[in-house]
Amino acid sequence: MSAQPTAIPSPSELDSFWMPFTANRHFKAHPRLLARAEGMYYWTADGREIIDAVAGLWCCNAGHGRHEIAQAVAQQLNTMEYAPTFQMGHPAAFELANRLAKLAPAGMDRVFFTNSGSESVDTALKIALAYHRARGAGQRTRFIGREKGYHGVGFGGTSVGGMVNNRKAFSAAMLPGVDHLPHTLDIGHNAFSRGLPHWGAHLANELERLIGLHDASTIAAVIVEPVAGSAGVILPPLGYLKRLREICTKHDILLIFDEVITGFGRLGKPFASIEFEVTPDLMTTAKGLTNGAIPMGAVFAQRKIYDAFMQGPESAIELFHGYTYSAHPAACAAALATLDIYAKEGLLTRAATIGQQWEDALHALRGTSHVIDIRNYGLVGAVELEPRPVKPGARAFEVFLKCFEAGVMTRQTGDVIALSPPLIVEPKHITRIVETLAEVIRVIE
Ligand code: PXG
Repeated sequence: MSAQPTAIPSPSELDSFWMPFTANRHFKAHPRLLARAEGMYYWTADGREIIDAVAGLWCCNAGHGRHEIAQAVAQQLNTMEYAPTFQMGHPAAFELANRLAKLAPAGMDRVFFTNSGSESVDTALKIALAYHRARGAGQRTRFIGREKGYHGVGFGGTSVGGMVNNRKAFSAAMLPGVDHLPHTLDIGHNAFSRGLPHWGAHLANELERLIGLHDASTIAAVIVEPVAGSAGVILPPLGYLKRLREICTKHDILLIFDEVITGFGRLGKPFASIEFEVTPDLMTTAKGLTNGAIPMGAVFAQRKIYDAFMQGPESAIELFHGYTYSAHPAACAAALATLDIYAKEGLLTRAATIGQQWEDALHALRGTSHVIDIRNYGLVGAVELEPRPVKPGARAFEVFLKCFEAGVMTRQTGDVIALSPPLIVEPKHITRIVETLAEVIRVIE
């Protein structure tokens, strides 16, 4: 199928948009413009077909151009485009929360709506502080994040995050009292692990060390991604997450899983917490919640957390937090239609079925020049390249650009090529993605 030709902006028409997380000058000199999408594919403004190996930005889990979602959103907009959810409500918000509560790990059946992953993270951090305060433990104000963590771009999420480029320009404004666990990436011990690496569960014990330093009574919450995405697909060593859970429980510290990427089927179950059988106290989501069609996020809370707020006079607001667009009707409609598709097509568990083929295809790249590690789980993958001397990231950036020229959209972070195809991916797509990647890596310097 070819795309309808779309008006392509001239170079000067690219100036005004200050692009996020982008090398603006490089992009504007070599624009990559997407104009249409359907199923596993994008089409560029000049009509080239691009296979999407990253689900947009880890969000279009049911693939592109899902008319059911478009129709649900159009119908909602034509019926009621907006309704506040402060001291008011609308039926779709409650229906969606109920549907999500049924999907979530047992007990995580209270849902707070946001508009993005960043807002979900900052919401979860605020809930953690207010929860302890509501129980008379208001001195618990510290957060523990993790090196290489990514929790969005709010001040809270940036503070608990652990990617240096995201932090350094803002270091004066980081939240006080935040500490970080060590990350779990260790190519020396774990290179080319298939699935979860065996080495490294003991790294969770670093939490005990931080508790020894700060005292548990000062710590509100620990936040980690069950599988770190942005920093290049970093997997939890076997037993690591269970150990974190045990330590948090022992010391009355809340455990927050940031499932913005892992939520909605990426790992083979609806959520990583179900796949890894470790239940956090709070869980942040976004992205796949609406298949990327309308911005929306959701924070899931254990009922005990919600209940801790439900005291004082009945007419008093319990949590002074929320967004104008929390549970926006169009977003609720998109999410409900998305959940219908996930259920009908079995997409939330599809990564478990096709995961082995994904793993085998990716690991066939072992031995290709420059490849120093391959990581995978469910329908996530990463190929790590040896960095060029004094030019970290340059080799993988070139691979990203050349793959795009060759019709495959990937993500690059540092010297890692990250992959997270829509969950509708078929073996023939996997072959095309991995073969293109192999051809590109083989010929670059
Ligand atoms: N938490 C996690 C774990 C994320 O991956 C966010 C929070 C923030 O979500 P919003 O919706 O505010 O962007 C994210 C976002 C990449 C990449 O390719 C990943 C994200 C965003 C952009 C690029 O690594 N994740």
